[in-house]
Amino acid sequence: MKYSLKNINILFVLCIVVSVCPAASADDGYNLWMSYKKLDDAKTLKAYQQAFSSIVIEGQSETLDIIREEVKKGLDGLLGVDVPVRNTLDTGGALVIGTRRQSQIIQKLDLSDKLATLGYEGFLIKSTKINGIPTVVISANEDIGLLYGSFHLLRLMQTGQSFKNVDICSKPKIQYRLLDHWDKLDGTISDQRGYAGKSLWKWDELPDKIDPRYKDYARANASIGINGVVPNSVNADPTILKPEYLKKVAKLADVFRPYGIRVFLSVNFSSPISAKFSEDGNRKGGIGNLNTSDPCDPEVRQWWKDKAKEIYQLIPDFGGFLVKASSEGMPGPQQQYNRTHADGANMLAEALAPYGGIVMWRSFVYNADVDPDRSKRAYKEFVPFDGKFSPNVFIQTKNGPIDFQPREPLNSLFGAMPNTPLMLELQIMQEYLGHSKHLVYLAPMWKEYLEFDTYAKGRGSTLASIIDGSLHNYQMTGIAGVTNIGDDRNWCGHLFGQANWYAFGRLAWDHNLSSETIANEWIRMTLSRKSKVVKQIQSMMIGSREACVNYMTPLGLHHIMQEGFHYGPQPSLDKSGRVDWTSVYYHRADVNGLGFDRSSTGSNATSQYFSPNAEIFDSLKRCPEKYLLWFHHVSWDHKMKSGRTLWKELCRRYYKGVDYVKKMEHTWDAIEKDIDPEIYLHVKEKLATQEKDAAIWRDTCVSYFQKFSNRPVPAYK
Ligand code: BDP
Repeated sequence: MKYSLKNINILFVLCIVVSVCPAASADDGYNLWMSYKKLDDAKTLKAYQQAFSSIVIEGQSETLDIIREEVKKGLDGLLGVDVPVRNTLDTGGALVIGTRRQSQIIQKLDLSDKLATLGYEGFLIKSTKINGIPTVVISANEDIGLLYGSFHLLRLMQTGQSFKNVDICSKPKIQYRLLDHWDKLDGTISDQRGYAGKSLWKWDELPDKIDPRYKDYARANASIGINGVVPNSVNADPTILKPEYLKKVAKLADVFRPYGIRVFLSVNFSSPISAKFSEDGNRKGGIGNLNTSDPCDPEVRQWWKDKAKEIYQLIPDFGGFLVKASSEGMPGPQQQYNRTHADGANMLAEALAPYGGIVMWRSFVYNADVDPDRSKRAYKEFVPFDGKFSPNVFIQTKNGPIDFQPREPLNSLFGAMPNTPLMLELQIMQEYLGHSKHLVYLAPMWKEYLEFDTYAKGRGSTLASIIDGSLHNYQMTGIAGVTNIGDDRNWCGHLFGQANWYAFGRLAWDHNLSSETIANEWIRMTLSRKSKVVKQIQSMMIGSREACVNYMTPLGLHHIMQEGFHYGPQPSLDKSGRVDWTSVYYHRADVNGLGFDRSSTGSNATSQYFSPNAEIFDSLKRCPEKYLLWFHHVSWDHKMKSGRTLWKELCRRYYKGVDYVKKMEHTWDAIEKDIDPEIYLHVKEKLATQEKDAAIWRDTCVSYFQKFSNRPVPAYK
């Protein structure tokens, strides 16, 4: 954490306060939502102490050992007493954890009907009496379900829920719940996206030395139900598939396994090519001995089969491959070999299928030469291949048709591939939403997408129903989050970035949870359990994404960020004068108006949506204002729903966005005494930066667009 000079004085005073006042604690954020601080509500504390006077766990496994350790740590911390761990029931209230396979106590309970519905990862938590002893039982079909149940119980305790008549059954709605790291093998993050420091993975130390942090990372992920990790960037270095690297990956897999987490790898499509054949950037540095990676070449197919075999010998539960192909300069089957996405993905799928591995083939493709409207490209390239992919292939698709913007409409691919499982790719790292400098709680944005009705099969065809498999009966379901985790002490750079990691896991498990519920849980587990304080922080978080949209890209504007870094505003052309994929390409400001005409009078991207979305988005009158400038080029004097002109409304949004950040600062100041001093200062500094930079966004964009609108900037009240 870095502090500016002006805060050194405050820090100095703080240090004195901390050293003379033992009650004040300092929290560096490392413990995330699992600090298990003692409960302060006397009534709840007493009830819990009675209900949980011992922990009873029968059986042996690495996962059960983790559960013993975690539950003991949690209960000791929350209850402020030493809670014994046993394998038999004593007198007094007990927490009993076990599967029917390993626990005799559980075998005697009538749980089979419920367990039959829970699958591999689900769990139940139930209060009951065993031999007259009041107990709370956690049961599941597998140990991993017990671990998820244990974390859920600790969450219920941290948020002060009653266990009197608890009766919960829970299982994930989505099968593959992955974190994708964009980490390079040199420890930096792809394209300088390391907003929380460097990579967690110390490849040069592995496989001999295992950083204890790997375990803490796995534990945090398990606590929110993440069950897969892609440790390396989609801009994949073929080196990851070299034998010496696979040994390192295998060590990570060993650490993650008892936490229910499988390892997957990003692979480079040119991997089979020999380094000596590299004649251009794309083919550079292959690790094989071939002169092609054509997916229809028998030698190439055999190369991947041999590689898969080698991987599974080291990592028997290896998850599969993530592939960025024919995209942003990455090699693929198309340009090089005139083959299709299906040829490429199916070749890899064939190599992995004997071992149960999967392919996550990304649909992030665009090409200025063939498509002047980038947003239409994925649909055009992938829809014709619906149903042509092997059963173990996902098409991994970003939520929006462009790229992780503060707001986009849903990617039109969703709903349009009923015979191919689509995996949703979200971004947790805030690449375009203020990096780790801005407090932007992303759950409301993700909910907006999950609840987006595609009308693919009539009303109610939401994104959630597509990715959980219920709409099209997908045989595999998956969701991936591009992670915001680095080696910063507090993991995410911004303490509130942790809330986004947490929210991603919770929504991946159950997309029906509300943003409010998730925020409420996270605040109580991380910052404060005082209702009033919780409410205040929650109110900051809930509106923070809309505020970010307002001060960056209101009313459907998009991608007017600084080139490459994607942080500050850059609405003008850069020095090169290039237009493609720059801000002016996206906002199209001119004397007549603002926005990208993607309606039927323009690029006709609106036609890629199902009716009635297609007609609604196409109509200037009916198009939701949040997408207005995404789909239409709109006159500066266009009357908005508010009665204001577009120009006035645009300015108003920019001012409103900055105002919200000021309000967050006031709220934060008002709760200072209720927040850990170190965390308080850390967030205070971040908010000050956010306010300053949001104002830069506002002033830069308003003055730039004013040159075209030629109208005065209205006063904002
Ligand atoms: C863009 C990022 C770039 C990624 C690319 C991707 O700017 O660093 O490599 O997406 O998803 O958002 O492949």
